[in-house]
Amino acid sequence: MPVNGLVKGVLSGNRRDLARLISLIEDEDADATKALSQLYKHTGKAHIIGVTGPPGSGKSSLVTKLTTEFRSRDKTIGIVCVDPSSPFTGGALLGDRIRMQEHSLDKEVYVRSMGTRGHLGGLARATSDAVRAIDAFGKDIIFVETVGAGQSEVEVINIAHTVIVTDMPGSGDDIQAIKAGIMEIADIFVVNKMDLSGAERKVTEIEVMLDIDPRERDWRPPVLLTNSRSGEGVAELAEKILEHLQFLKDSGLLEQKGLKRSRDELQELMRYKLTRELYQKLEGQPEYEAAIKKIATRKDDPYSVAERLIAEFLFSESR
Ligand SMILES: Nc1nc2c(ncn2[C@@H]2O[C@H](COP(=O)(O)OP(=O)(O)O)[C@@H](O)[C@H]2O)c(=O)[nH]1
Ligand SMILES: [Mg+2]
Repeated sequence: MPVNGLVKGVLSGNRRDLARLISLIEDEDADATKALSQLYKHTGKAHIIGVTGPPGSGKSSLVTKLTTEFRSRDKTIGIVCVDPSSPFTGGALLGDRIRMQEHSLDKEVYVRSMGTRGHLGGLARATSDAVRAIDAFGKDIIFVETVGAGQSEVEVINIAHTVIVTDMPGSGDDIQAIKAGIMEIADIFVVNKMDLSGAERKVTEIEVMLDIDPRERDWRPPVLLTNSRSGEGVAELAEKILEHLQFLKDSGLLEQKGLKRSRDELQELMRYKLTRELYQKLEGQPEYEAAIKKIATRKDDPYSVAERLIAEFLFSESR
């Protein structure tokens, strides 16, 4: 069976099989689900690090430098990029491309960018499945780069153990974006481009926001300065990342996050499967069409019809 071969390939470190599996995931191919189901017991080992922030703030450069740093500590790396404008997808300045090429010769670094095919919910699903595939493949650390703080990015970032939010000097209004939602998801703030003026002020702004945040927390997100061109500050950032993982382990939060994620994922998969089966059963049925007509002509109301149909579906003998 081709799926078994694919699974074996991924587990034995075959990069082409991993690439093939991620393409199947992107295509929402049924074989991808079969493979992931077999791979699942081999996952849960990687430290997943989300990197998010405004375009141009230096996420890709930072991930590249962090990769160099962690490679020097003998960690193997996966990188999943959900930013279509990213250097990884070819929109690079020459310097970024050359840096990534260095890593592309390194077999211990696996880089994959996710296409924007399909709807946004599909992208989040595909991204977390791709991360899972790379986890089974055996990478120690997996970076997930996403741009901005929209709903789909937040969904994607939910799979991360550690979330880094990047910013840079002179981006005045994204402080609003930070206030709006990113604040809650950040475990570490990075003010990148510390070589530019205004970097220190940016740090102060973020620290002030953390000061006035009334929520109780055992981990106060540190605010670090980096230069992703020279690499300044990157070793310190790597230390903080490891410190955060240790904090998650010691506090029991890692276990809690794992449970929450399993609960969310199971719910989501059941909802998806139930909805699809329900529609397959109803779509095109004369009674279903008649019920819709009755709702439109006010002979029946959607609330009661929905309840009736779901009850019939759940308790029907034919299922
Ligand atoms: N001056 C300066 N430029 C940087 C730094 N980090 C990245 N850049 C540049 O900022 C631009 C955007 O970087 P990129 O990593 O693509 O940002 P992304 O869109 O957030 O992934 C590129 O031209 C980088 O070379 C930095 O620390 N200082
Ligand atoms: Mg990028």
